[in-house]
Amino acid sequence: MEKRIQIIRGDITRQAVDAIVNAANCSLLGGGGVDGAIHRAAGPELLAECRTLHGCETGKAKITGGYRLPAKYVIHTPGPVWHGGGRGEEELLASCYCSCLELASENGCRTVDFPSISTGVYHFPLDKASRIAIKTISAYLAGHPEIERVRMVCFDAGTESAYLTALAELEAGL
Ligand code: AR6
Repeated sequence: MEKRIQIIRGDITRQAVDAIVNAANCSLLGGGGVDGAIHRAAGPELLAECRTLHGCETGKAKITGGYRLPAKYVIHTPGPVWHGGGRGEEELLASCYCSCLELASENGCRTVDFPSISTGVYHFPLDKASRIAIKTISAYLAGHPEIERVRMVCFDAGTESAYLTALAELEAGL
């Protein structure tokens, strides 16, 4: 049987899934990194819909159409900026993954692809972020059979390796 959590290397804007997640900022009006790539690939209609959403709090999520993307929906979530760990960053990152998956369930999505939220410009340490992501996704899937598959789409080898390690640790029960 296909595993319900998978790690792949790739460009999230190219994935034909029900929903891709955008590592956004609180304005939801675009930016650099994966956010910029998603807006470029989706076209200006995405920004037009984002303008109607009036932003989003860190750790929460909002959904839009996918427009010119092969994905049906984009789920936008502002991850926490890493300030050393004393400002609730770990809980906020877990909340991002959970909020996105809840929106996916509510919108009938069965396949969801995530980028590595907060580990780029927001500087969340990759080893911690990958463990939080895998643990939160796994806990959510255990109670939600409607989501068939969640993938972490990693843009570079270092990110892929961190998520593979986190998944292996979880499967080994560590
Ligand atoms: N597909 C998959 N992953 C990607 C792609 C792509 N096309 N492009 C970059 N990544 P970042 P953050 C990876 O900085 O840390 C934006 O300006 C990247 O290599 O995009 O959450 C927003 O507007 C890294 O592993 O997001 C916010 O202001 C991961 O995506 C801020 O950056 C996340 O890096 C959010 O910062």
